[in-house]
Amino acid sequence: MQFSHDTNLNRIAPRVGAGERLSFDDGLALFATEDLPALGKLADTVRRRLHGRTTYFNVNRHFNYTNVCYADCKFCGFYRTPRQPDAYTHNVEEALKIAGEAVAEGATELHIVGGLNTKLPFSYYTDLLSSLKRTFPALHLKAFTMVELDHMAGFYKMSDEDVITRLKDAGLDSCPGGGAEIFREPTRSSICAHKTDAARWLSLAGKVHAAGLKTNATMLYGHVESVEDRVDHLVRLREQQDLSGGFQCFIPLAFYPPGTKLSHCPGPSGVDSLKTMAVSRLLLDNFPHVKAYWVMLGKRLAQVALHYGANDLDGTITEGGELTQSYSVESNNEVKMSKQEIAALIRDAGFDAVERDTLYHPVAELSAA
Ligand code: V47
Repeated sequence: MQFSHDTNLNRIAPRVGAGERLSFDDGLALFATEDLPALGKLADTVRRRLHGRTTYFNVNRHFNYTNVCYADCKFCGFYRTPRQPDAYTHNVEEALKIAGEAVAEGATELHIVGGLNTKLPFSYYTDLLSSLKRTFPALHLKAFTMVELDHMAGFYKMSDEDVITRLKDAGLDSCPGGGAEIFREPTRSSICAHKTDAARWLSLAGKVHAAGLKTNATMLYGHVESVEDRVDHLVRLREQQDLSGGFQCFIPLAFYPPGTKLSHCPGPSGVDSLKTMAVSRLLLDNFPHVKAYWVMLGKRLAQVALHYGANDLDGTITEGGELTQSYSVESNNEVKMSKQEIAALIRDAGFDAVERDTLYHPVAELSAA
């Protein structure tokens, strides 16, 4: 029996089996296939080669320190201008309160991101990190995207190295993968004209890696981008990873249109999300982990995505944070899962659930009970 009714997949399958690097054109051919199960099988081969039956999750919480932002990205339903009545900026006491609740609930990671707010001094960021680190030394602070670092360097007139060193000295442990969106022009400028450009995003990631910190990478898909844009994005991330090696995890982010300037877009279908997951796993041969972010995919599709290349479900989230709630396909009250629920989703999909810390060290393997 043939592997697939798609001749392109039959051509690519042995090369995946041999661990060969796939090209830009292979990426396009993978996206073009109508044989979704065969594409999933190919991605699953790679996923099982790297991770066997293990699927990771962590116990984490999101903290969005401000929603004030001047970037004006068309896909964002979270940001506010300073004069809007629901604009907010949290102070250090509020951060400590949220972190305290998270630690009490077993969180090992605080995911900290916010808008580009010109009212804050640089000391706001270092005070935030150092207060959190002093009070909760074991809590991993995964904070600030490359876009926030770029804003800090530009706005406070500091070198990139200075920004990174001062944040690291204050307690920064790693950086999340947001702000990558779609690298290729003119698409990038059409959805986020005022944001850090692709070359800068990638070079900052390289500098954070050079400082000894891990980062993640994302791609926002399912809005106005083309398939070529997606493949270009993945290939550029792969090239940067060849150079600096510090990306741990790739997270394809499914666009959620409500409340954004692109609310007329339908958002990605389930099939498109599974294809994107699989192609990401296949092209990003130098990324150790690929995450099915259940908040955007929904719990059920995230579970299926574990068979399409993903080996991580992200975290319990515990209490969404305002940004998370702005793009969640789950109803707002549902932007959290217990450890038991997330582990049950993983086991029900046929995998072994392993609680990890941010750097993928196992915290505990959950028993089947
Ligand atoms: O950069 C914004 C995306 C990102 C919408 O590193 C939207 O572990 C869908 O990067 N619909 C921020 N997506 C979130 C992010 C992230 C999330 C979870 C884990 C990690 C990690 C990183 O969210 C933004 C943007 O690409 N986003 N608005 C929206 N309407």
